[in-house]
Amino acid sequence: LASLPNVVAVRPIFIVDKPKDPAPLRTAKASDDPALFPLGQSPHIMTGVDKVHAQGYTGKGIKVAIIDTGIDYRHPNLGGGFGPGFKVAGGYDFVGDDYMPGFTLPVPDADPLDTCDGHGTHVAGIVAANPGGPYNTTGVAPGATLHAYRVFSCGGSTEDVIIDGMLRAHDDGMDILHMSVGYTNGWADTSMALVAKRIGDSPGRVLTISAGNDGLNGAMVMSTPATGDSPGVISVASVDKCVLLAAGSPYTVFSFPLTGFLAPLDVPETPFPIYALSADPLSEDTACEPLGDDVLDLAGYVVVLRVGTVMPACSSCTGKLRRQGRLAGHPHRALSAGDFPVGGDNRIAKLLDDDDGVMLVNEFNKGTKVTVTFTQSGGAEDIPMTERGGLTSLYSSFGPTNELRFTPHVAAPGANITSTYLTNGGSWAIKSGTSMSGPYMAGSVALLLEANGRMAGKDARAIFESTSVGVSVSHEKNALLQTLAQQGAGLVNVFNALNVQSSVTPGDISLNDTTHWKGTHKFVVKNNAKGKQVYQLAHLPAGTTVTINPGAVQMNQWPLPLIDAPVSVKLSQTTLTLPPGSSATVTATFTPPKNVDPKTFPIVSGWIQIQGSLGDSLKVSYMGVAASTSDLQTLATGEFGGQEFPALIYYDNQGPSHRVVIDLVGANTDIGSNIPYGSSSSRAKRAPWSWWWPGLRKASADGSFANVPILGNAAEYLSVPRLQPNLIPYFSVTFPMKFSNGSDIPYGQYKLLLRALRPFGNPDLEKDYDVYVSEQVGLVESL
Ligand SMILES: *[C@@H]1O[C@H](CO)[C@@H](O)[C@H](O)[C@H]1NC(C)=O
Ligand SMILES: *[C@@H]1O[C@H](CO)[C@@H](O)[C@H](O)[C@H]1NC(C)=O
Ligand SMILES: *[C@@H]1O[C@H](CO)[C@@H](O)[C@H](O)[C@H]1NC(C)=O
Ligand SMILES: CC(=O)N[C@H]1CO[C@H](CO)[C@@H](O)[C@@H]1O
Repeated sequence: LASLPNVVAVRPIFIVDKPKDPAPLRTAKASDDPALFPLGQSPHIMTGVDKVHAQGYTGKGIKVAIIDTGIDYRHPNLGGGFGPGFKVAGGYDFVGDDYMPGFTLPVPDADPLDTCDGHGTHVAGIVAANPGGPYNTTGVAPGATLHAYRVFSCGGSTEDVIIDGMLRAHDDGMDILHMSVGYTNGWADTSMALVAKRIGDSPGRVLTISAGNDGLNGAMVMSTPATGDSPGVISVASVDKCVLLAAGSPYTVFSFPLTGFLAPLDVPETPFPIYALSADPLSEDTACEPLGDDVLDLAGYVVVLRVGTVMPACSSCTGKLRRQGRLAGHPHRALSAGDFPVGGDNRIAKLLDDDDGVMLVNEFNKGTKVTVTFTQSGGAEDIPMTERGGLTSLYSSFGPTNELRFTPHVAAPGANITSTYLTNGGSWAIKSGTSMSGPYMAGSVALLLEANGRMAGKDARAIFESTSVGVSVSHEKNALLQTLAQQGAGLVNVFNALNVQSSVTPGDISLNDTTHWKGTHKFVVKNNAKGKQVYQLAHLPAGTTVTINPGAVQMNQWPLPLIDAPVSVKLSQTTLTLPPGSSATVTATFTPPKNVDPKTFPIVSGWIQIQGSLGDSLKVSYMGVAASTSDLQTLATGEFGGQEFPALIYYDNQGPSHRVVIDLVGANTDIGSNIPYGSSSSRAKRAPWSWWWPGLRKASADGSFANVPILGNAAEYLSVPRLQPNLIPYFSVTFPMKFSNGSDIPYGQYKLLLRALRPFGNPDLEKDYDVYVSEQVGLVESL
């Protein structure tokens, strides 16, 4: 097909899983569940949206497409109805409830109600929920109009169905297309990414797309279509919230700080007497053994217990305790109310500070009648998220794209977000993921389009990138700034974006790799203020990531170490004086760092800061790689289950490859692999002509495949990502097998030749492939 003259490309249609969250969803059980209670507004404080709301902007008149699982528009905070005049004013259901991708056909209809998942309903609330309701959460753009494009049935979706949704949203004239949807694939030429690009390139259209939740898998694991290569595409990373708000202090008798989970204990609000399992406040094994018959019935008591500080001990203890149905064990000191169910969401134990536990046991030993009350409601209390609050969420996917383009673009709050949920599923839920930060940006763009006019759409990404706030890798003093490969330009600040009196374009710069280094970039600074502004320009580097550990072949999973090894930047001007309405062009020249090992595939990134005398603070963000990308090993090898197989064992950690081919060659073909395999082997040095056919000893003169004696093709995969999407058996061939054209393979003796094109390689040249040749494989008639 691909060789026909009018065929541009042949692409597989991938099944797309329903969006998965990196943390479990929690629904509200009661209207005073402090885990859900006025949580709502802390993201708006982090992003300046509270101040934008105070200025009167709500996204009124802006149309946002939610391409997702549908929307439960019956929810009162989402307008309570569907159709013109309602908040959810239109849309379409492309799938129906029962569509099972790969098994049944979609059954479209006109009603995009979210019937079984809740993901789209949660996303919609983050964009545009009305204020009010039991938790008073307000969407970012409560005045915006939503259209629901339901592309996920209760069973999933496929890429072509999602593309139908995107095209219809485009045709329906949506200003913003939001997609908390995708699958792991860092290439910009997946079908969805190409459609995203074309929509993003059409005037006035903005797509906000979640970056993905593969942060624990290391660099270059963007989700597609967030890889779409258009200035109209904004890919969105996630930042943890700074503060959770919980209702009520946990106890009335003692004021203990919460050290664990936030849900209130599901017990009556009556005072409980306490009972200590051991008179020794430091005894660690009191909770391990079943209680003897001499112990009084503990229902109605709060049991103070301490279990070992090591997890295995804890879990064996809790197992026994759970069977006994009375107590909860925790790897620390715990308060536990007797006879209430343990585990799951119905937690009935609270962790205590050591000192408090010792004090309670001592009081019990003395015979003091101490009671503990678990307050179920009351005044709100701020719980600062001291460890990760305000930092990138661990799950947030790293860029850049496999083409080394700057991505993700910006970050928004995405962890522990309270929003609307299925009306028959509790109506409110807390969810985490870039699925939650993505719609935050959709709402933010709606506020921008309302304030600055729809034409601002074409610069929306640059406006948000240049006004966002960079975050550090940790809260430690002198911590390096987080790589832009995870945070993009930084945490979005919508107030800055709407109120800044200057602009800079472009908002981001891609430096590529050392082989294709693009070191010289121009950007334009414009003063839109009524008065003259003097700007100071300076370079602010972020930490450089070590993507592959020294000596290793495979890319690092989380954590990606950060080192202080910045690029150096020369600016043509470091001071600019601009009268009102005028602009100036600045040239920045970037040089890769010298003190890094290219084998560690370091990702460099940072900002050019532009500080205006009227208070404007702008920046241009950059990203690049201080190594040659074509040196990345595309085929991962190693042992499996302690065995070295005469085969290439799949590790979920191979490099990205634009083309992977499995061919059959004759068993006598004397050819070799050019990659190491097995646990002991180290990376082969790649000569310019690095794999060859000893029998021939000579490449075809033009470097093509003319001399390669291939018997037939078994499989070919295009745009293979760094990680394996779970449904596709990459690089595998099962026997009995057929050629890829469907013909049977004749009985005989063969070898399998697996080739993977290295990044930026030429698909027509042998030298640009990583090669693995199997042992001999016989295909014989069974008797
Ligand atoms: C609910 O939220 C809105 C918007 O954030 C705020 O104006 C209002 O005061 C809140 N209402 C209550 C009862 O807290
Ligand atoms: C980096 O260079 C390669 C090779 O020329 C090219 O294919 C790729 O598009 C470039 N990436 C960017 C972001 O310019
Ligand atoms: C399929 O491919 C094999 C190997 O290239 C070839 O021998 C065979 O003729 C092909 N079959 C068809 C129907 O084209
Ligand atoms: C209290 C709470 O819900 N915390 C969650 C916040 O989100 C992170 C994921 O980023 C979860 O791991 C926490 O459990």
